[in-house]
Amino acid sequence: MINGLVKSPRVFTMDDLMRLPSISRIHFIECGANTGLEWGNVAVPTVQYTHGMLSCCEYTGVRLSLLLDMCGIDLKKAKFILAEGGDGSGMTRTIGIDNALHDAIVAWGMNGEMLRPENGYPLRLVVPGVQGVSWVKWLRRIEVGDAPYATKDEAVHYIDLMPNGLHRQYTSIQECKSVITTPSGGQQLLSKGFYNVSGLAWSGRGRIKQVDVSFDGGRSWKTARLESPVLSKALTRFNIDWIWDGSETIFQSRAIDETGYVQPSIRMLREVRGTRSIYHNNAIQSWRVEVNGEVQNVQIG
Ligand SMILES: Nc1nc2c(c(=O)[nH]1)N[C@H]1C(S)=C(S)[C@@H](COP(=O)(O)O)O[C@H]1N2
Ligand SMILES: [Mo]
Repeated sequence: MINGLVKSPRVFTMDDLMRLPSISRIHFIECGANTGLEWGNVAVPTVQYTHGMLSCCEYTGVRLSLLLDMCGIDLKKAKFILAEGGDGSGMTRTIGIDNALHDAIVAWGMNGEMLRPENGYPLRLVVPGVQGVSWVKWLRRIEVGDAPYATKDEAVHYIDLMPNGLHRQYTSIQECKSVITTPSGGQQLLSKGFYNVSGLAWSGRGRIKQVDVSFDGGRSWKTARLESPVLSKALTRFNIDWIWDGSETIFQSRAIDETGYVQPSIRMLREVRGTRSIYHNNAIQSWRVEVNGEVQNVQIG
């Protein structure tokens, strides 16, 4: 169902939607709470806990802009949409009209099959680059409006407590971020010598341009190899050669996206955001290799 600031509100059946021209796109989805436990201090041991609320899949469906056009959206007045899920809580999110018209997809397929129940069967909204909560699953209604809806879900969840005590709402975009996945916290290097250091980088604003890796806690940086394809708003794999000499080492990755934005250190992020946030932590991750080869999650100034 699409209603609100449209000339002809309309109910689309799944048959209607699947007869329309479809597109397939590969995009990452990251929960705004990913890395959220680490704002104050190191909290969890492995990359699954620090960065695991993340995936990258191929989604198939209809452009939201096509559906809005078919309903005769009032482009002069429309500034936001509200997407509503069919789950028990009827989860809702306000999404800016630019995202809605640019690359949002009303998706029914994922990785070449129908969406799975847990991922929103039969329909979910895909909003590339935007935090996961806006990718409303079990999508049942879209309303077009001229102001943010300030629903229960967006008034208390995925808001950022700033140092001045005020909450920032509607943060939306997942900023450029990266993490080394191998080796990473909880893993064990067995001997000195060659390692292929590998990780993932992504940006809600477009393509990854460059990933630098430091093996000395951020004093010096080397540029990693980006594996193709490098797609917009998708996970990009990077690799770099490393020879471990057996000494204690802190290694980090720092991603830069096509807008020129550079992933910040946790210190820089805290200067702007304070330490009382939960969501939207895209800080550089540090892993320390001990002389015995154990890899640990650490934070450095
Ligand atoms: N209807 C509905 N959609 C939802 C949610 C929900 O609780 N209800 N959770 C959101 C959140 S917070 C995230 S991070 C993503 C997770 O998507 P996934 O389960 O496909 O990984 O779905 C989003 N869509
Ligand atoms: Mo989430």
